[in-house]
Amino acid sequence: MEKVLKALGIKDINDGCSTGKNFFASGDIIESYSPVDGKLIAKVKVANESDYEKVIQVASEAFKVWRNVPAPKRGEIVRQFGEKLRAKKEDLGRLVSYEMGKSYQEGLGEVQEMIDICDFAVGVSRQLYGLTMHSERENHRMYEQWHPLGIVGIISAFNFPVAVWNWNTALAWICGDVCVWKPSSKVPLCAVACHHIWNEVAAANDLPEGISCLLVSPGSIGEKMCEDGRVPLVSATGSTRVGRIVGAKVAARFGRSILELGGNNAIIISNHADLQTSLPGIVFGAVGTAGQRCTSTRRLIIHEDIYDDVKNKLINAYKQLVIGDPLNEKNHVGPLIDKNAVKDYLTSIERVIAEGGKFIVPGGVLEGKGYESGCYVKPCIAEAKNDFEIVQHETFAPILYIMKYKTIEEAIELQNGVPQGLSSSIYTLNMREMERFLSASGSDCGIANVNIGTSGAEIGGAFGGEKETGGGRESGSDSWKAYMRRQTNTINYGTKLTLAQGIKFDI
Ligand code: UN1
Repeated sequence: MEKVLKALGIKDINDGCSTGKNFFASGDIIESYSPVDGKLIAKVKVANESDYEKVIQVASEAFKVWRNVPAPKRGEIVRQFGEKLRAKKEDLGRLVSYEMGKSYQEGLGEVQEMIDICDFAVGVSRQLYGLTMHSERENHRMYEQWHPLGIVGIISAFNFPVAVWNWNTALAWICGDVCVWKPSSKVPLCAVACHHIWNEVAAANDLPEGISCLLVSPGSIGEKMCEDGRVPLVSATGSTRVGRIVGAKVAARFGRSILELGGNNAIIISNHADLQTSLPGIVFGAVGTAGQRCTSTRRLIIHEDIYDDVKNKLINAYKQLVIGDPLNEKNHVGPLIDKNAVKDYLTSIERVIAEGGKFIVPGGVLEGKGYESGCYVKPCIAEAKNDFEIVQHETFAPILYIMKYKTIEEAIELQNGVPQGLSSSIYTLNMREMERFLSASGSDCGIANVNIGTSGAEIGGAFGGEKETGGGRESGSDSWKAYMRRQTNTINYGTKLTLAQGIKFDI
């Protein structure tokens, strides 16, 4: 790992790591342990309150310069950042895997998402289109244009330690905003690595300090950002609990937020499904990233005619799963992020049983060789009811609930019958059923898929969900609009003043 860290610009692993431009860290030292083997990876210096003040000042100054750089030129900087990511994909993917615990393939996939969003943002940098409209007044022209907002505060979660930051930054940068990032303090090294990459691009282009800033902090810095009127937009990814606080604090000062919070994603498996091709997608959705994606599949709603068949197929598929070191590509499932996550997993299992659920694939914590970190758990499946309190709740672990349905209406009702609304899917070859699921009376989620699972969304679409998922949209489509302010302009090029709405006012 030391070689990987060096290749990513991380030196001084015992002495703070995060020094240099765009790092604001003069506080205490925290330690980053890998859930893979429980070993200390490095020590990282964190930000304190005075660092926060400094970062806002530096970022504000940088904004004054960056907002005037033509958008396509800002796009060129993002293109260069994407090129650097291509060159460092293996190293960064490996660090993501080791520090967070997801499989190496998924670590690479995460860096690929960064590369893709950079490519996307480069194109968008030439397409920040506003509309023109016809004025109701003679010799008047009306149009709208989009201007940068200022400082974008980014609060990100441990499960996507690099990609989600870059979904926000790639767009924010081309929009002319500057970014201040508070990553999860469970994965600080991934954030440090990203900033070393940014710094290379910034230095090669003589960019001022402050366009991309890092504040690693386990403390209350995120809260400060939410309360700070100098940060017009806060984009937060995390639990619904955290999002509720962020949303309220930002709204109280009329700031804007993009919230990407918890999911409770279901797949409907119809009796018209092609089970042969569906199974791997279903299992990946439930156990990939050890169930720690906001898009992870948590519930399977299965037609009663095929319920037993699917159940047996799932039991067999789960028997094939190999759990272990995520850097070993033979393993399917890695560890949970830390021992607290293991505790939550165990508590959830107890609650399922207490509410009357029945495990058909039992869970448990793995012990012994290769599992010394104490973070490896068995993916498990329980027959449960949708209205169990625990089923209504998002547990960030590989626990899958299965339940039966009779009619497609009932299946959709179950799928929608949770407080969260991120991702959903139906497996069917029946066109009527599919369209029903996708119609206005179908899935109420931000993402609704057919014959693919709930996780693994592409960056090209807008990403986010409804209800307690928070309503924000990040990544593709026209999500860039959230990072800008809209201005409507009316120009009178005539020789008379005409008031709108036909109002006469002669003096
Ligand atoms: C998340 O878990 O916060 O759709 C993001 C997916 C990934 C992103 C997940 N592209 O599963």
